[in-house]
Amino acid sequence: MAYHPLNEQEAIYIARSIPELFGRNTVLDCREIGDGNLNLVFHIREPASGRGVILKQALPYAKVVGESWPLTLDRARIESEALQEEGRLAPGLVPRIYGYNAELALTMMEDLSDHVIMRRGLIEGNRYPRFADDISTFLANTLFYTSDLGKNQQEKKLLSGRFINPELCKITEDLIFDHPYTDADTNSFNPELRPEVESLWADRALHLEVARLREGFLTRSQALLHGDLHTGSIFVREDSTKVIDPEFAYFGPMGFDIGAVLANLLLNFVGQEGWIHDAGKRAAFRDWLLETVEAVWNGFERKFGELWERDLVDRMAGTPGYRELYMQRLLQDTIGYAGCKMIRRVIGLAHVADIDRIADPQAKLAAERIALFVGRALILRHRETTSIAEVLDIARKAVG
Ligand code: SR1
Ligand code: MG
Repeated sequence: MAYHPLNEQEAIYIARSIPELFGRNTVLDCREIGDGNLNLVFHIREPASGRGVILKQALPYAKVVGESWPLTLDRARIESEALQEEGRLAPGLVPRIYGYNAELALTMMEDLSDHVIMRRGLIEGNRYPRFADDISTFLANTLFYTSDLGKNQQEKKLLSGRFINPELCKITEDLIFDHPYTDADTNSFNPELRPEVESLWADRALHLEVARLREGFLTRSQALLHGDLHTGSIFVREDSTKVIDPEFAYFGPMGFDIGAVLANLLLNFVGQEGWIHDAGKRAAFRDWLLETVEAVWNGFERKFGELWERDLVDRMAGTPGYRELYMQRLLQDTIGYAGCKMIRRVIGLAHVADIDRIADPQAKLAAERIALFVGRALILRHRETTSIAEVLDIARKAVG
């Protein structure tokens, strides 16, 4: 079948070809459920058994903008190969892949409809007790074993050749590390925020730090990144975590992925301004979010350290004192990238429901202001930070 965007009947036809998933002549139903910025997502179900499958198809343009923004279909290959790599390194933490059809830019994967998208769960005020442990395992394993610390350096270079992803990287370079800091056409923000936004556009000290972080994103091939690890790319249940959507995968700075997770917890933290109205309950949920931020970093640091002790392949990286320097820099990168990811979700093209869907305009404006304040503080302070506790302190004081 030559490439074309599928309809629901065609998606059912393809789903039937997956071996041993559905009965021979059973009825299947299908809904297109894609609510992200880029792709079609079909959910095909067999009502009789409750079994299902997800078919994700890349469109040749960015859905969020339209056909005027062409986008490579190769991202579907990158996503399916990244999922397979991540599945090997972090078993159980990504969906199972049933197959990939290169012509149709289509990945067939496990139905996760017994999970919820974490962003939605957090907006509803739900807690996920397994999350910090699972995501810190995912981060430690995928980042360590695809870096020069845990992988033979020549094999790593060969692997990185499969994840050359210039078009998707360009989206990040523009939408995260450039456009929010100038009066770009792609920006979109609450008109009432204009004074704060104009002051960010003029903030040279901030731009200098963003330029350094941007340089890291452009030049540091540290490890295979997921590349877009926000809470809309994570499915959760109380007892399960599954990372999806690594179409932005490429070899980049590790702190970009860890920072994405922390930033999105913090975006929900500030967004709670408009979701939980009871002050005591809001404070308690915010405490849990900050405990989670801390647990994600601490869990990552401990597990990454254990892998370093056990499976280090680089002799020079074993030099006494090097690991401490490496982890310190990684924490600082993480915090800087987290700040960039907060600011882009308020000023840039793509926002987050945690803030955008707040019904009360005053609460929404307050949340936007706090997000900009926290994001800016993280960026400005990231190179001096020595402990994750400093992030919690900034966040607590901002909602004060
Ligand atoms: C044009 S794509 C906009 C955003 O959606 C994706 O999830 C990435 O975060 C990207 O920056
Ligand atoms: Mg995505």
